[in-house]
Amino acid sequence: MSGTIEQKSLVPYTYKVVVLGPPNAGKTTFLASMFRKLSMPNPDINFTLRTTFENQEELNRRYDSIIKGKWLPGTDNISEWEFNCIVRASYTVLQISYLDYAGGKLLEPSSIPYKMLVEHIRAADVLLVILDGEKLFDLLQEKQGSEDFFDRDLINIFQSLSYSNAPIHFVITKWDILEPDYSLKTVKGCLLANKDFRNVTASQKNRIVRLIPVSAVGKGFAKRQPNGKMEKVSGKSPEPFNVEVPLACILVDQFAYRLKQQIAKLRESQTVPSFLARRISWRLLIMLTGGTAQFLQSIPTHPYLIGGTIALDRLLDFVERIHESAGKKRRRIKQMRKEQEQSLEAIENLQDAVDSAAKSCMHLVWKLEYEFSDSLLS
Ligand SMILES: Nc1nc2c(ncn2[C@@H]2O[C@H](COP(=O)(O)OP(=O)(O)OP(=O)(O)O)[C@@H](O)[C@H]2O)c(=O)[nH]1
Ligand SMILES: [Mg+2]
Repeated sequence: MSGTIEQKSLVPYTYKVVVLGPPNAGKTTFLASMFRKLSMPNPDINFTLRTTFENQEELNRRYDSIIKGKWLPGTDNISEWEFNCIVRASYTVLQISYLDYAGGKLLEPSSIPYKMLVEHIRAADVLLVILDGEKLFDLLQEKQGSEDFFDRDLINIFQSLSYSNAPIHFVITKWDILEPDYSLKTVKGCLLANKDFRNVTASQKNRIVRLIPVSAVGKGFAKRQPNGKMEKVSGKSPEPFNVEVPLACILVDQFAYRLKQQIAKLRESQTVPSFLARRISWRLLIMLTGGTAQFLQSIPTHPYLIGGTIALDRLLDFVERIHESAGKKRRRIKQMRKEQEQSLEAIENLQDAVDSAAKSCMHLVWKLEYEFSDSLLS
């Protein structure tokens, strides 16, 4: 997209996000809705997204069109969007490069855009695979032809995942259509009943794989007509649901993934006898193999998270406790929310700002895990 975003106080750390999804899955609508939500001050989130003025105008124009019930035209190529993640109006804590892709091209692996996409996939820090909620609804209703969802829509996407080792998140769009009739547990069951989907998720060693339900417009905004057309319900305003969550998951899980990779290396490093290395906690393993500072230096992640900061300690906690019970998670959410609010007040420098953004992301991820206990696939 056009223009360059302001460079002032930019930390040289860019997350490359590649979005993959079949045509009509809701990729571009989700992007416009996510930007709208995250570009406005919001007491629940400690950071905002900023882009070039040209991109801001374009994304706002798209969102306004959606509000009026005029859905967006299909995307016809790759479009790259750059966002700065800003804390307290002045601290740029990181940059995000977000690649929105024309779903139609994903069905044509011999095309030039598909080959270009593979290069982007190789360089990606995280892959967002967009699953069309409307198609999932048809699949659950056993509608004729709905099995195309796996065999036609997703097959090239699954194949393209083999070019990358980056974490994968599955985002279920149009949750407003599914939610009245189906729980995430049922949807997950339906996905895992497919052998290809099961194999793709099972092969994500060391990666955190999530299923994230989102709606760009929220409950009751649109209704699917018998002819398949999605029509706005008159007088309804959009209330986007969970659109900020995939980004929060990206930021936290990408770190978690790097951390897990490094832990796996330590376990095999022979510094500690292997029978011991397999049994002891991560923290003890890190201590016995050179200490936290040395360990963190070895992880290619955000430079301001490498400093033994509180947020980093919390991130370690986060990764270790990912499978704990809902009751414990509820207590943690409250605690994290408090810390998140306090951290915003206490910001004095860029490192504090990174801590604050990290806490905000962890809060959102924990909330997702609490509200949707089926969101973890690995
Ligand atoms: N009910 C509902 N419908 C949605 C939502 N998001 C998208 N849609 C519908 O899905 C259609 C396609 O959305 P797009 O965002 O253009 O899909 P895309 O994945 O970008 O498609 P391509 O650009 O062709 O790859 C829209 O025209 C809407 O009809 C949502 O959150 N809820
Ligand atoms: Mg599109």
